[in-house]
Amino acid sequence: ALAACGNGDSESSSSDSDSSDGDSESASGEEKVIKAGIGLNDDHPQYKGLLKFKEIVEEETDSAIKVETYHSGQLGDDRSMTEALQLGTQEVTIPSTAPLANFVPEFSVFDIPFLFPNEQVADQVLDGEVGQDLLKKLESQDLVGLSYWENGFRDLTNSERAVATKEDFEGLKIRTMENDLHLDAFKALGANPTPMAFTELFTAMQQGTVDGQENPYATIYLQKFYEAQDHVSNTHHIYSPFVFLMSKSFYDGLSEEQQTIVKDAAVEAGKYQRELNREANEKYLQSLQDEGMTYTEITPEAREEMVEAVQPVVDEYKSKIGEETVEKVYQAIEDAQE
Ligand code: KDG
Repeated sequence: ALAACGNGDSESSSSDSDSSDGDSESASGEEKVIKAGIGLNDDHPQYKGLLKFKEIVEEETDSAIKVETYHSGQLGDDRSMTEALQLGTQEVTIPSTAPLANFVPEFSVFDIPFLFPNEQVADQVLDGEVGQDLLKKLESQDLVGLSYWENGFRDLTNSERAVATKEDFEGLKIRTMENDLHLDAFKALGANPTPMAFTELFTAMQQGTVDGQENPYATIYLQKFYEAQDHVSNTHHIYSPFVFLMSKSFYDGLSEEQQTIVKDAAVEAGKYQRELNREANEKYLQSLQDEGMTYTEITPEAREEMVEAVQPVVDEYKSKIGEETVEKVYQAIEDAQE
């Protein structure tokens, strides 16, 4: 029933163009349009990566596929855009894996705090077998996962106090992504977390509905969160991947050649995006301080205390995520470090 309603739209628009010249080949030459939306703004490497995807796809298909790009939640938030893909009313979005776990629970494996030691290990796990197997699970949700991009290691900001130890989390109202494991991990640290869509976050910080949030430096800086936040700490508590998602009904309607083009473009643009993102994350901690934020470093001892505090939550979630997936990811992390 869902596919029928999506097709109805495209049929009516193609019949318009048929009427003038009666070209019988117009069906095969029909232009396809990808509406692609993200939550972050047009300064962010995620958007630059999306522009790269557009450039590759339009060039390789001789513009038989056009890509329209939208940023800053113009089309919705991670959850609503993912639902739009399922309905076939939007073609591409690039959400964090955390809200995607509401569609495929196994994605929550990446929400285990302090999982990845660095970006290189994350690349190997995500681009390797277990990461690719997870992408395949999206098909049962009418979604196609084409590649992983990155937001990166998340760091805590807030407007109340410098956070150096677990004790400093006490009572802080922290916005988390819409993900139960995040919520419970922040509770275990003593904070008072509220799940919220990214599109609501800036206003919530300005109005004091929340004291703080957590995102990588590039996101904190490029979204101008320093205007509402005073303190930043290198908690690096979670590495956040993005998944490049395509509507399955749209993907299935592409020719095999076009499927290969969009898949390769999502991988290629993702490599470019990761590179830009890493440069940005390195550069913007200083910029945050230049904007007046105080920076607090988490010592290895203090981080260890945080690891211990969230351990019971991790143990509780292993079965919810799926023991097999958790074990495979742990193994892949070990293998990547050999
Ligand atoms: O474009 C991506 C954003 O919508 C979101 O995923 C960013 O990490 C994010 C967050 O904190 O919601």
